[in-house]
Amino acid sequence: MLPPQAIDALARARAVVVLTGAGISAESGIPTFRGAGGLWRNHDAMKLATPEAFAADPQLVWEFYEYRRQVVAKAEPNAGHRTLVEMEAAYPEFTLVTQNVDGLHQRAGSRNLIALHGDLWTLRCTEEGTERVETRVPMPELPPRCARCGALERPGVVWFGEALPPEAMPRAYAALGDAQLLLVVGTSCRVYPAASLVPVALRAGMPVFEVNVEPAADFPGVIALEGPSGEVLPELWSRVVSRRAGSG
Ligand code: BV8
Repeated sequence: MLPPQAIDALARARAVVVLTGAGISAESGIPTFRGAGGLWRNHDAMKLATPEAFAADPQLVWEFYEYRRQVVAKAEPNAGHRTLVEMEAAYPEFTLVTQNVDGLHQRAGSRNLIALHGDLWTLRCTEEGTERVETRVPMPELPPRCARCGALERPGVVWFGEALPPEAMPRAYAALGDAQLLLVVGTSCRVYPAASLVPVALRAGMPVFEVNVEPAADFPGVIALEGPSGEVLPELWSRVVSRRAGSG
């Protein structure tokens, strides 16, 4: 049962911000960070996604990322990703803020995207800081090395304890400032500063809706749309489209 407030707010809005997390890719077969699949070879993904882990054992960390690249390379965007592409085309202003590094939003066709935590397909030279896109799976050599200077390359993602790209959060907050609602999809809302978009939206008096199999945004006032995003988002959007057409 979809809360009518969600359909009303989305039907009336002209500017929308969406925050996504690993849950939107779950139905594409990609394990979430903290769900059952969050473990890899009995390692806690959270412990591997750190500069310390990479410094201590670049080979192990690269095997973790190579595994994730192999899983994502076989995955396809799902109906949840595709619905967000339709929504982007329908609103005068639509900003997708993602914590995900799998690139499925980009493959689905999302354009106005703020990738808070970087990208699984980008590699960065640890000496020069230069970046390149490497989509080959498996990678020709592990760990990869910079073709120019021979230094180790690292995944182009933001690890725990590392700063986000400097323009990421300012752009996300600015988009939120212009929006009439925030839609939160498939995130445990545990990672900051990404999750701060929720309290910031609530403090601005804006409606916040959450699509999650287990509603996690435990902030008072968030309205939960319980269920898998691959089903809830298409259903929600079809109701909004018929409402906007004046027939729903
Ligand atoms: C920073 C890239 C400062 C790597 C990631 C104490 C309190 C508060 C904060 C901190 C603290 N101690 C440390 C911090 C800061 C830390 C942080 O937030 N830690 C948390 C965990 C306590 N944050 C940082 O370190 C950030 N940087 O603060 O820098 C700074 C400033 C200046 C200079 C230096 C430093 C950097 C954080 C970025 C970390 N990198 N990813 C990689 O991916 O390998 S975050 C990682 O977690 C992923 O990106 C992931 O997306 C993200 C969040 O997880 P979720 O996406 O929410 O996924 P999760 O598995 O948790 O949840 C899935 C959800 O989906 C669940 O709710 C589930 O129910 C739902 N679901 C499942 N199936 C479905 C579904 N929903 C819908 N449909 C389904 N089918």
